[in-house]
Amino acid sequence: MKIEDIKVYVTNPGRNFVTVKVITDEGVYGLGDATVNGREMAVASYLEEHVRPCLIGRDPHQIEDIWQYLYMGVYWRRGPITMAAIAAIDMALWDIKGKVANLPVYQLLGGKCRTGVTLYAHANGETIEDTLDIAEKYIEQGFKAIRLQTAIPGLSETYGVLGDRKDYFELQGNRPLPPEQEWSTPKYFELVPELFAKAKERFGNRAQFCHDVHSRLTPIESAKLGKMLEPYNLLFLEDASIAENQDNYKLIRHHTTTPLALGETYNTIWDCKDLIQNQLIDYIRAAATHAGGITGMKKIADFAAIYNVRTAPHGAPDLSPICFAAHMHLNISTHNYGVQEFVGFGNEASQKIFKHEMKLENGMIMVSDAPGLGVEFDEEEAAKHEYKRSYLPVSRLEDGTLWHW
Ligand code: KDG
Ligand code: MG
Repeated sequence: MKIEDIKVYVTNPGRNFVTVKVITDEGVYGLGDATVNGREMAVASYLEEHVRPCLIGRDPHQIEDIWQYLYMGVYWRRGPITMAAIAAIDMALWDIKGKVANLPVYQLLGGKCRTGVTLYAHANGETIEDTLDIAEKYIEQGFKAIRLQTAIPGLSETYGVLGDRKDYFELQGNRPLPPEQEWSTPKYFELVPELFAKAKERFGNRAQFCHDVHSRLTPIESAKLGKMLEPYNLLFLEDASIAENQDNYKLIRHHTTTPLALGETYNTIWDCKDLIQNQLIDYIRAAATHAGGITGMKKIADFAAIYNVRTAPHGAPDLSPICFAAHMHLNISTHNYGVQEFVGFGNEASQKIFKHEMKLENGMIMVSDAPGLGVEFDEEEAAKHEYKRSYLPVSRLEDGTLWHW
């Protein structure tokens, strides 16, 4: 079997997605997700100009060799664009292998370790009461874990919550220039402990809660927040501080027993190696699309397993259903899987483009037994939704200083 062609599609059914199709000379094809939020055309061009010509004629079954050829074989290793391109090809090759074997990918990864994949949902509200009302609906639907984010009084918008409450902001697909948001750590500190105190009071142990700081705090502030939240037994505190310098987490860890999750922007095992082997985090949040596909994620998960770190893959709306399906095959077959972020299956337009049989039951995903990854991509539907340049916001302190978003 040989790779005959590789096609790259950029479509915007409400937000941009980069999809890769690897076509073989035997008619079998595989799909992969290469979406890098706000930098979609960079990865599309990397794939078309620099990856496609090197792979035509190769055996699609040689997944590890092709992964190393695109990673080790390239002088400019790592980075989000390179690793998303590798990821998309890798997912597509696993999809092909599954289709040829007539088995779902999870069977090729070792088979099921559990019956379903436990999820955490998002409750994003304008006030604490709104947030908890949304959380209650998820609990009634059977979710056991929920992320709580609340707008901060006195700031126009903040991470996770739109000012006008219409939708989760990351679903917006058309922001031709980066919008700006405000940040104030003192205002945030006034609110977040109260949010979790009220959640505990209202729900007791009916669910576990987590929270995304989105890297807005310095390490010592994160340590303080972790300490303040200890009485509420969080599932985890996510991205408490940036970790370009992994040592930041030594400081946080030494001050708090609140479990820590990190890694959605990580691209390889090297980004999280020190955090994992020093047991400075509890959950590694790398995503298949941004960390080298199924092959990259397996390397990270197996390394994490020996240090009691569990996986909690990123599941924001900028990861396409192809990535989500790849996560499901990994999650169901990885012993040290923890929990998967879930924001729904996308809007109607997106569901017409990406078709699959994954089922949501009681806060869990029941993984499809369709061969390969189990997702179909409708090219005609995709062509109806053209790429639109769109950016994530940037964040500034109240005095105008640029801050982490
Ligand atoms: O592209 C950035 C988003 O994926 C990110 O802001 C979402 O932090 C996020 C999360 O945890 O879902
Ligand atoms: Mg996050």
